[in-house]
Amino acid sequence: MAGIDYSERIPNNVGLADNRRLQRALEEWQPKFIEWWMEMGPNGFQAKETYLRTAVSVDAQGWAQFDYVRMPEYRWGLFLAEPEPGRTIGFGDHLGAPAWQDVPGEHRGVLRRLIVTQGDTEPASVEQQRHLGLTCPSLYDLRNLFQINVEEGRHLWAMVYLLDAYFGRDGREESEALLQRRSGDRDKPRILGAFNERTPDWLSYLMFTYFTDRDGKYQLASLAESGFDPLSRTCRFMLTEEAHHLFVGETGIGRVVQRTCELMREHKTDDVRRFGGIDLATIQRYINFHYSVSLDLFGSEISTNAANFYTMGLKGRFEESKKRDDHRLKDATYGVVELEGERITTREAPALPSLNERLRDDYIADCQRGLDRWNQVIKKYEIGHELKLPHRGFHRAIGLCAEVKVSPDGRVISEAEWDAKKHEWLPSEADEQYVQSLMQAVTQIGRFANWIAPPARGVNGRPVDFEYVRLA
Ligand code: BYC
Repeated sequence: MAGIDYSERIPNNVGLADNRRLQRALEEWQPKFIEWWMEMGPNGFQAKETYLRTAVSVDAQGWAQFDYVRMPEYRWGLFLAEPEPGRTIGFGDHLGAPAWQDVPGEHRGVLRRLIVTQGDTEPASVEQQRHLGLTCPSLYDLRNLFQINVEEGRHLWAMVYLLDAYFGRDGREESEALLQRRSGDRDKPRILGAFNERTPDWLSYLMFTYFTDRDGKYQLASLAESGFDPLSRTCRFMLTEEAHHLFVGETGIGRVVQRTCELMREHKTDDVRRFGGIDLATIQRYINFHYSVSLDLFGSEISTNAANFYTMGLKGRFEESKKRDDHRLKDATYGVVELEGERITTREAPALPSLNERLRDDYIADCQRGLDRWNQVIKKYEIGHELKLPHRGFHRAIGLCAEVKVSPDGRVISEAEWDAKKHEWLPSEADEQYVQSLMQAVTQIGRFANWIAPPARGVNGRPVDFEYVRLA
């Protein structure tokens, strides 16, 4: 890779041309990233031209430039949102002090760990999704998958930038390790649970982009409040891209629901499997799985880590700067889940260690909005069925409810009842096999697989029957 002008090659607004040390670090890392991308990125299609959005600057014209590009030639850039002059730390013990432009020495280890945890999810999701291109339901969906994949790649670059620019040698080692862990690998797994789960089919992928990417939104928004200004600015820009990933999930599941309803109406039956659709009961089980796995990503209800991140000024609340309280929370309380024998109740707990639960609450309210929209679709077809979020204690592996079995309606139940009912509540092997049987690639321009409706419109003003990926 010698001879490449990285400050030119990597679109950036971080002054890369003037920072030789950082350039050298990225020059060493970049070929390893490409190696990882070729090995673990989208399987097939790497030589195909895809109609992709690339960010070449952070202003309105620059952040969404569309053109055909081959994925390995995608220009992964480094962008921070514009600085806010005079920005101060908005919460915790350092409230009101100028935001840090450098890593505060006393918080170095904790900050590095937060950045690494965030960074680790980005390549993990690309790894989880690498086989999906081979079974795409349309060129439109294939293009959206690749858009998400290259942007998760860019989000990895964003975290590697912070590690390389601000954490010296440790940071460079962490950057390498981000390319070495592998989703689902027994010996070197990704850090967080949901990122080691399989994403075997497109229904799982759409659920992932709705539920798991939404955790990304809430975590990034909390990190965007950080007193460490480069992290805050990086996350603020990442959030603009994240919105598209959430859009893919919400509209994608909406389109599956719509197609199911069409088939139900057309054939006057709930059993749309006979007609190649995905029945609402199966969709509900996939919701139950992906929602519960994503709830785990917020950590335990009571967490000293969360309290520390906040008091140190490193990770705030969702929309911290819009809240009207003391931003220290030393005397405040918050309602958290409690197990009372067979019942799940809430109790008031000190607010600082309850911050994971508070963020989870914000997330839950946001998740519900999508369900409401999908239910509107069902209603439009005059079908008496409602999709629901299961209880927050259902199928949890982290936190208080990990100790018990909880039904989707929030009852603490026996192991025996759980074993008897779990296939009504979570995707069974038979469900997975059925969904897998539908995964046949549809690659003719403007055509869609039978189990998903076409989108209402195309990308960037292009028609739905546009050649989003040039396969010829
Ligand atoms: N799996 O005090 P606790 C995204 C560990 S997604 C495995 O309860 P804490 C994206 C925890 O590390 C957003 N381990 O939790 C989406 C701790 O370990 P230690 C990703 C877990 O620390 C789609 C111990 O258990 N960003 O961007 O308050 C596609 C006790 O933890 C899990 C972030 O997560 C788990 N689920 O909070 C692409 C932001 N949960 O200390 C991208 C950065 C907890 O005992 N991360 N543990 O060794 C954080 O803010 C926090 O690390 C967490 C956990 C919220 C994840």
